[in-house]
Formats: sequence, structure tokens, C-alpha cells
Amino acid sequence: MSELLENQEILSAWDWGGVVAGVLPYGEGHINATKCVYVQTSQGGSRRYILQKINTDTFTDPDGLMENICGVTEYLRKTLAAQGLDADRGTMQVILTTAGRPYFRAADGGCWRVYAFVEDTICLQKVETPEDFYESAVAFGNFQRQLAGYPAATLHETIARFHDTPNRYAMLEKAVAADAYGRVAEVAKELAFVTARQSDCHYMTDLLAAGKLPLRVTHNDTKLNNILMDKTTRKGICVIDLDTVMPGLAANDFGDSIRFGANHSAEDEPDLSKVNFSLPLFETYAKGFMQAVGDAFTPLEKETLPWGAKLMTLECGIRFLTDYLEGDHYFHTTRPGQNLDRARTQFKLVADMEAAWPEMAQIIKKYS
Ligand code: ADP
Ligand code: GN1
Ligand code: MG
Repeated sequence: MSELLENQEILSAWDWGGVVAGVLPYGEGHINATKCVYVQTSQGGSRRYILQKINTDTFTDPDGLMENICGVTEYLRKTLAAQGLDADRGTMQVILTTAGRPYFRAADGGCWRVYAFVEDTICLQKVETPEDFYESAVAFGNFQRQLAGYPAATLHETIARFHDTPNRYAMLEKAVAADAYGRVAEVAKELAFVTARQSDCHYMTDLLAAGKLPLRVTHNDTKLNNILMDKTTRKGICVIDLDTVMPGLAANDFGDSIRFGANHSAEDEPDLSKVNFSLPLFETYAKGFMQAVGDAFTPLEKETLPWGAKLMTLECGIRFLTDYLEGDHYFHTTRPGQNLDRARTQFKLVADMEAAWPEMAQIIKKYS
């Protein structure tokens, strides 16, 4: 059961409360290496943990990163407990090493952390029913509302300029100029699509710079598969993947969920005829998210939610395309051309959103 079982250096950093019976790769994240640790407890039962190797190419300050995660999860734990809710299932729990540290640095420099496994949950890779999407919206809306009182200024910026769309545009231009893998000629159509939207990239960052939009504690990676749902009730119960929790724009959290979930196809679907933005799913999410957030948002924050959807989708497409041009070094890939397929699905969704723009605005107005 995996080479890690032999790697006592890493496993012996934690007290597992029993014998480690196996360690297997787990989940479908693009960034960290996630494993599941199976433990036979001293009482004769079994227990699972999530063991993750932090991607330190992406997250260069693991101390700051884990300080954010411990701070936010402890805060959520207290908030949930105060409301009489089940904090063990409602938030992630970092399991400290036997040395009392939030992560373990191995001799080779690899940084490892352990989370309690939230049992009896499912993690969806795409929207199966509108109800699931609605529940994820409620969970992300609650997450943002619950953290409204968290001191945002104490959070480390774990990835600099993460949702700075104009900067993402500039990074793409740099990759095009370098053309390190000779792939630019192949993506002329996609580049023309992005270039035609250069000024759009500035829309939200300009409003922020002008002081018209507030910075909030945001998750910044609100994909459906970063929510655990109760297996039986299918309610969204636990927000996971907290690496990118930082001060950010509310519309970006809304928008990233729409990007990933308001369609019926996979993020890397090669057949674009299957990739269509779903206005009904947009409405489903908007309803759940806005109900959960309540009156916490300003009128302009609400009004700009469709911009969050369009720009998170455009930005993600730009990032996939940049990675494709740079030889696929950032997003995990399992086949050639996968990042290009991912970029293309995002641009198709952007075009669909542009065509549905008045309806999107109308829906937001309805739930405001
Ligand atoms: P990445 O940053 O690479 O996306 P995630 O932190 O999202 O990594 O974890 C990858 C997958 O592992 C998730 O999509 C989920 O299926 C699973 N997972 C992560 N944390 C837990 C947990 N505490 N309990 C159960 N499953 C989890
Ligand atoms: C990455 O880590 P994961 O798989 O949840 C990425 C997001 C992208 C997403 C696209 C830290 O998310 O920003 O939107 O892939 N996370 C990071 O699927 O870059
Ligand atoms: Mg994830």
C-alpha cells in the first residue's frame, strides 16, 4: 500500500492512535499531493486521516499558510460550537505533529500536514443535481458570513496577486513572448479571444483600487470539489482546501463557483459542444449564496456578482492557457493537451455568459 508506508520519517511525525495499515493517493485536487492514511486503532476500530504534501512551489511560505488555516479553522470551530453545531464535521481540523507543530518538514524539505478525515461525506467533481449546487452555495455563503468578523489583516497572502486578473493577463503575454514550448501558433484563436477582453480584466480591480469594493476574508478557490457534503442529507457541511483563504473580493468567491459548477461538463471536456453555461444553475447558486450571505454585502458587491463569474472564468482560462504555453508545470495533468482543453472550456463559458448578461443581472437583482 504505497511507498509512504515504508517512509517512517514522515509517518512517525504523528501519533496515529494505532497502527498505520495503509497509505493511498486520494481525491482529485490539482495542487497538493493528497493521501488517505488508514489506521487500525488500539481499540480494534479503524480510522482515516488526510495526509497532504503541501505544494511548496505554489505555497512558498508554509508557516504563514498553516497559521492562516489554523487561525480560520479554530475560529470556525468556536463559532460553530457557540451555535450548538457539530464543529467536527463543520470545519477542518489540523492534527498537530507529536512535536506540536501544524506541519512536518522532512529531511528532503517536503512539508506534510494531517487533517481529521470528515467521514460520511461525498465530494462532487461536477454538479449532479441543482439541489447539490444550491447546498454548495449555502455552504460557501455561510463560510463567508461566518468569517465576516475574522481579522482579515492578520491573514498572510499565501499566493501574491492570486486573483489579480490584469496581472494574469500580463503573465500570459509573457508566456506568449517566450513561447518556450513552441505552442503559440496552435492557440491563435484562444489568444484572440483573450486579447479582445483585455479591458474587461481591469473591471473589478479598478473598483477595488477606487475604494468602491471592500476586501473581505475569502476562500478564493470555491470549486464544488472543495466542499464536503453529507452522504445522507447531501447538505454542504464542510468547506475544505483552505490554502487560498486570504483577503479578497466577495464576487470572486461567487464567481469561481459559477465558473466550475454552472454547467454540465467537466472542466477539461475536449468536446466544446457539451460545454454550455447554465442560466438555471446560475440562478440556483445565486439564490443559495445570497440567502446565506444575507445583508452582509454592499449594493455594489451584489451588482458586480456577474462580473465575478465572468472574470473568474476568463482568468482561470488565462491561467490554464499560460500553463499550457509554459509546459504544464503548474496544474497537475494526466494527459497531453489537458490544460488547453481546460482553457477552451473556460472561454466557451465566458462567451455564453456574455450572451446571457442581461438575464444574469436580472437574476442577481431578484435575490438582492
Ligand atoms: P487540492 O488543493 O490539491 O485541491 P484538497 O485540499 O482540495 O487538495 O484535497 C483534495 C481532495 O481530498 C478533496 O477534493 C477531497 O476529496 C479530499 N479531502 C480533503 N480534505 C479532506 C477531509 N478533511 N476529509 C475528507 N476528504 C478530504
Ligand atoms: C486549483 O487546488 P484546486 O484543484 O482546488 C487552483 C485554482 C483553480 C483550480 C482550477 C492554488 O484548485 O485556483 O481555479 O485549480 N488552485 C491554486 O480547477 O492555484
Ligand atoms: Mg481542492
